[in-house]
Amino acid sequence: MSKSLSRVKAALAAHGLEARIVETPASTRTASEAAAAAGVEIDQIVKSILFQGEGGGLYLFLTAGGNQVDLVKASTLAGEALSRADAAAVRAITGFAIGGVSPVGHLTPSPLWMDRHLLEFAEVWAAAGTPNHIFAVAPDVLQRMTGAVVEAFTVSLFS
Ligand code: 5CA
Repeated sequence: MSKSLSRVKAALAAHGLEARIVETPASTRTASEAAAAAGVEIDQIVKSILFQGEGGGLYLFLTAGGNQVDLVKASTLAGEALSRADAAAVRAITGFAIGGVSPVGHLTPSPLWMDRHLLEFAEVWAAAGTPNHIFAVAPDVLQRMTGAVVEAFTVSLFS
């Protein structure tokens, strides 16, 4: 088993959720692929999106699949100007490759926020460390597990 998947399993096991991980035959690298694989609507997919501050620190925004992070709102929350983290920084801090970044099990935890839209669902799905593993979780449980601050920091991709 990959080290990335093992780290997610361990993080979920601490909350009794290990069994919620599903290995999918098809890719779950993108939110739309993950939604198709899980058979749910795209907003039930948790995107784990990392931004980098001017000082080099990373910030994690757990975002509903059909939403995008509003950079101005995200920068206000972080307290500094943000830009997209590059793939190498994401790998170094989280231990995950882009396309499989999980909300849990990061090598180094980052300050994090959660899109309040995710709380409208009974269940959401997130990456489990690889491009073909996802797990289901109640959004309030995910919020408690991660300590994410629930905020509105997005705009819809479809409006
Ligand atoms: N497994 C899926 C669903 S959970 C997933 O990881 N989706 S995701 O949205 O969280 O991760 C893909 C995100 O990585 C994209 O939204 C995109 O914003 C970001 N991304 C893709 N390529 C790069 C890149 N080269 N550098 C930084 N971020 C990237």
